[in-house]
Amino acid sequence: MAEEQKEKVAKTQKMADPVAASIDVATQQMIKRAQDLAIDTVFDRAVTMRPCNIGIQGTCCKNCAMGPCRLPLPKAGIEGEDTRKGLCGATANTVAARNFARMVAAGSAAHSDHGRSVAEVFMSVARKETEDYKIKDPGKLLAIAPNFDVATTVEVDGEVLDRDLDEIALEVAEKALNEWGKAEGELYYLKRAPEPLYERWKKLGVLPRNIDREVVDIMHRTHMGVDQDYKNIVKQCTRAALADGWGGSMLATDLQDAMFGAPSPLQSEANLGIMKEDHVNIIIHGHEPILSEMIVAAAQSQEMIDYAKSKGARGIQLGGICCTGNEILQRHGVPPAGTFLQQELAIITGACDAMVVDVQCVFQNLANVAKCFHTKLVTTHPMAKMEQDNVVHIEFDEHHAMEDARRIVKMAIDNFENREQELMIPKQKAVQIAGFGVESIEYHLGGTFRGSYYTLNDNIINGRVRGVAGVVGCNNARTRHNEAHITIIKELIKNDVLVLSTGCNGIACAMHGLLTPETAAVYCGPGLAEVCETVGIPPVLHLGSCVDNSRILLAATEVVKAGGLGRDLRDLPAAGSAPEWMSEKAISIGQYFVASGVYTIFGHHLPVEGAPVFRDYLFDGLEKIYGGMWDLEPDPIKHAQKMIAHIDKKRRELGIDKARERVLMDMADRQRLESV
Ligand code: BF8
Repeated sequence: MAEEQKEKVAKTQKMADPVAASIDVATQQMIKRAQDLAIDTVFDRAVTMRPCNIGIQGTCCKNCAMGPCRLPLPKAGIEGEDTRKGLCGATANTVAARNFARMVAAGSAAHSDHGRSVAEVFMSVARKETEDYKIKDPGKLLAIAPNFDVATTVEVDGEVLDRDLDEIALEVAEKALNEWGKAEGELYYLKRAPEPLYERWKKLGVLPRNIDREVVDIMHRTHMGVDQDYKNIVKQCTRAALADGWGGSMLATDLQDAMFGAPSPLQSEANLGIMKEDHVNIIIHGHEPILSEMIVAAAQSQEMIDYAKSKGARGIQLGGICCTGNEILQRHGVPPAGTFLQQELAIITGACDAMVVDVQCVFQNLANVAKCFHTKLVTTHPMAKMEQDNVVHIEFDEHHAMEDARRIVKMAIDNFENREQELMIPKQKAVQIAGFGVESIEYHLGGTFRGSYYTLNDNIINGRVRGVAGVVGCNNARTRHNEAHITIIKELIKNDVLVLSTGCNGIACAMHGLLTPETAAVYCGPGLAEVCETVGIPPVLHLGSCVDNSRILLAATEVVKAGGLGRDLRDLPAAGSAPEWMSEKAISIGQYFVASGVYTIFGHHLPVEGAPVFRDYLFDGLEKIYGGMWDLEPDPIKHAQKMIAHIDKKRRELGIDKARERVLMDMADRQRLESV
């Protein structure tokens, strides 16, 4: 980059302080390098672009052309009647609820449309229209079939025989795809929830009818002049969010597992240091694993490895960013190169020969960064193209998936010799054990003979494990990268709370070394450490991508089934958290966790503060209805403490608080004895 341009950028633009922007040294180094090269990254843009003061409160309405109507909270607060209203008379509560609902709709749509793509490929497999995909995990297919009322056995002459797998696959595919648009009834998977929860949804009239309809319903009712009751708008948020968590996301997870194999624990690494100077580096970024499964297979083929060697490389290094990265980590051990906020930085190493993106969480600025290097940026999804002319679009089609994947891998290899900038790959990377799921938790923490979550429950009841937390979600450039994720999780495990993680939180934990069994001895309280050391698991279990939050719902359901901890998810000593959320998907996830009975706390801010009545309804009102509630706490230690306080409240309600006191006394006694 010319000195002149550098100076110009430095003069016109404030830049991020790398150390204040991230707790990760590799990220700090790359931010600095980008600044030295006069390439702006999200970290710098977060300094120059401040959020809108009214939008951040959730009270800007731009749903019609009489607006935007802006209803900020008066500085002095509101005394007496709240008289704020838009041109049509919409109150701050209506405006904030509509905006919230549209976030739920977008989030639910994103997860569920991912699920639809998977279901369509699953249908192609079932119809034998593609050679490239197979049902790799027939056990998973047989496990999910009964949820669609698909028989797995058949009676012939009075004898019960196994039913043909192809027939089962076809019937599951038809019923699964129908979930997006069926004319009558409700989603099949809702009945997988504990019975009292299902019955509550039914009584409250929030059972989703079909996935697409609930999203369309939100867009209709939030159109100008339709639903003007924030409580009724939130009710529809629940229906659309449940259609995500117990519908589109859960279908995505299950059908991916059936086609690509349910994950089981494996060892890998994480952070930018996984990239290799002497290898062709291909970074895969986005969310849908349909194409990336093929890229992994293509990159591992001897033919492609030999081709890479013929071009002077020693091999091919794949790395992931975001949830596509999590998908190929979980099933193949491909190491993530970083979280959402590190996507530009992977290119800034100068060693990224191709970055392949599909949908969601992909910065448009990647194209500008790629322009400064030799990196080929490849878009692959018909729904997600980029306008910049240096971007290559190779549209993926499941009918010739392997051909597409080979073309992309070959393009990356051919690009290896075009590296022009000096490389700078940070050294930082950490070992991780990932690949957990409902089945592997049962294997590690289940009863040997009972085939259930008996041992986990036993340890929760006896207090060694104080409770379970789902800590998930994004990074947000408005907060210090990874700081809240890691501080909250360390505080939780220090207090004996077992953590289930997904999304960028999982990648953050891996980068900071929290996903190894050895972590237990360093960071955990004595009870959790003992359990982790006995069964050989990390205190933070990485369950995969953001659609895999459905695994957390099902794991919690298994805990209820195993007994001794109540009859419903709302009874469990459990809590959910998204410390650094940024995506609309996070709002949909939050709402389905709340509606499933889970105390759910977000970090930094929620766009509801400008409408205090609506806010209180989310934070308090919903608890009376669903048992779960929203909460907000930007300070990471207080955030974790609020989760622990909720877990302790549930322990008291279950009558198991005394057991934990005894465990702690036992430990103290033991320590006293040891020091004598
Ligand atoms: O779905 S955690 S930044 S990558 S939205 Fe995006 Fe958030 Fe990361 Fe995955 Ni989830």
